[in-house]
Amino acid sequence: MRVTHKYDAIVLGAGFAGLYAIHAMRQRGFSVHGFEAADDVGGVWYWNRYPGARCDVESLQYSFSFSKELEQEWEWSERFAAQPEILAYIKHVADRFDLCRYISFETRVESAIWDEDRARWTVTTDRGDEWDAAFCIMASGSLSVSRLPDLSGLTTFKGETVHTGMWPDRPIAYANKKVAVIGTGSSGIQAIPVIAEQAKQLTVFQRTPNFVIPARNGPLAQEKQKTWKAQYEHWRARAREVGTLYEFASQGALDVTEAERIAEYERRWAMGGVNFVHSFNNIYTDAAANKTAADFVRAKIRSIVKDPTTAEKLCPTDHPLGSKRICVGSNYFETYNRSNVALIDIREEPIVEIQPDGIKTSRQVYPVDLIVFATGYDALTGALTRINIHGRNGVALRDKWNKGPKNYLGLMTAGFPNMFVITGPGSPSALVNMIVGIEHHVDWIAECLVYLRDKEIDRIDVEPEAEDQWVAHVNESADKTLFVKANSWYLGANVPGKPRVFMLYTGGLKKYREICDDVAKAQYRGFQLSQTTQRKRAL
Ligand code: FAD
Ligand code: N01
Repeated sequence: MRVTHKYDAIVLGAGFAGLYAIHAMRQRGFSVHGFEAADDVGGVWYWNRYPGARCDVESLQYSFSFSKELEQEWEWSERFAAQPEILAYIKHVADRFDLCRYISFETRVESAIWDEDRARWTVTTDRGDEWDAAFCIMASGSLSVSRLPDLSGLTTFKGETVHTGMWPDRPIAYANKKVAVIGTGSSGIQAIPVIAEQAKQLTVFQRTPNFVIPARNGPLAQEKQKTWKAQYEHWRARAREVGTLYEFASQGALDVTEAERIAEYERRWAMGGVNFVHSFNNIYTDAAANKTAADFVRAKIRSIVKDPTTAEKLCPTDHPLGSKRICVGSNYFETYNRSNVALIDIREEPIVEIQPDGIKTSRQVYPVDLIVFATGYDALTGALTRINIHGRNGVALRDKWNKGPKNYLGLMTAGFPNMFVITGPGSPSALVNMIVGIEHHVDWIAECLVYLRDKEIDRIDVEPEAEDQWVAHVNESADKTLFVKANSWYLGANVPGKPRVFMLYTGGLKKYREICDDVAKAQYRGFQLSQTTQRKRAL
């Protein structure tokens, strides 16, 4: 017989978002239970154990701000922490706040069905049990559904295949092996230099070259950490406005002389990291300004990579710099100077099929023992549309979103009452330090639930007009930027058949937070708040 467990809120996912959501709900006196498909906490940092995996937001920023003790006690060892250290941090958070006891691990949520009469969700898992909750909080991740390309012959391959986003927790032997990496986004560019150091031969299959800025990673000086921690309150407050603390410029790239411009790009190149894109204040918005930055990076590629043909193949030309997520790497372009590394441009030489011993392109067969797929994710919507979610009148979320993920403030979608999404489509999400975004969303949702509890309201849904207006605002904001000029995962272009809709809010975190705050202050303007007939009868 099915056992039904009753909770105020169900939380999906035990990454940064799910853990903080569980903590925040419990702090406000809600009963809450979490589900996680993996056997431990960590989310992205549990799944992405590939060589070279690390953050590109500085460690001192890429961490929770909700506990002063936590931020003081944790010591980061590097400017950009590597995956094992971030995972250790997340485990420390889970232990410190005793969160694992509220999570079912190795449990995948399969469906969530809304019951209009009771104003509650019925959630079922792959363990066959049933959970009953007033609220569903989807912390299921923006980059949690890995994508394997549909390559013919893949199942005939005799060697090992692995995706960066599902890297097993066991050693993957690549030393002295013939390795192929397919994909040159942020994950591929981190893995390639590390694999190249040990592989017998590394063949990189590139579809689109990317702009890669050197990380200039290194040990985090004790002194810097100490000073930063002493000023944490100040930095966190600033991060809540801008997302990530970069050195923001006050002038445009074309407002200065060429010599000044180059000097600034050189300074930022030496500084390392995403700061480069903020060299001038119009890189994301003005094509001519952007071209000056792109030309600078292309010149760097040509100066680093010794073989001119390979250098040209590595130069991105089909999208503005930063319009696909800018990559931050270590020794990426230098790696192509190694004698054991070859670059295949699959636009010139498409992959025809995978054979038992290698990869066949239109020109030749490349013998391979291990294939690393760094081919990205069904981002932002993938984790949600894979769950059987049915809202009012039995409407399925995947049907509602079949032309794009309509939503209000990125927090809810009309017709799916009491279901909140964390850092999903319609929010700034991956355009800012995602932990700042996660804390904002969780705090907003938690305060909303307190408001509903105080007012004895048990149902919150979105006004369809408010949703239409928000979607229009998200689109208008995106159209003012160069983000829409690239075939990126931001607009679903990497998944064949996915609707092409720019999914992130580009209006800036400060403005976004102000809008969310105003909505809450105005008794949740744009939302429909109501009581079920059951509750009304009881009163
Ligand atoms: P996730 O960490 O993705 O966690 C979601 C969890 O939900 C997963 O563990 C998944 O197993 C679980 N789940 C999903 N569906 C179900 C289901 N149906 N049932 C049960 N469980 C389910 N962001 C930055 O701001 N800075 C960075 O430097 C940065 N680096 C990154 C590096 C990599 C390699 C990747 C892939 C992403 C990076 N990101 C970075 C983005 C990253 O997604 C966020 O920073 C953050 O880790 C997201 O946390 P989350 O809890 O929202 O989602
Ligand atoms: O995925 P991607 P990712 N045949 O989608 C190629 C975060 N992250 O895992 O560009 C051949 O960016 C695809 O080619 P194209 C960060 O937000 C952060 O690298 O579509 N190739 C591309 O080269 C990032 O943006 C860090 O033409 C195929 C690559 O695979 C996000 O996660 C580190 C293909 C996929 O690139 C995703 O990054 C890692 C096919 N059929 C990740 N399909 C940090 O450093 C796809 N490709 C913080």
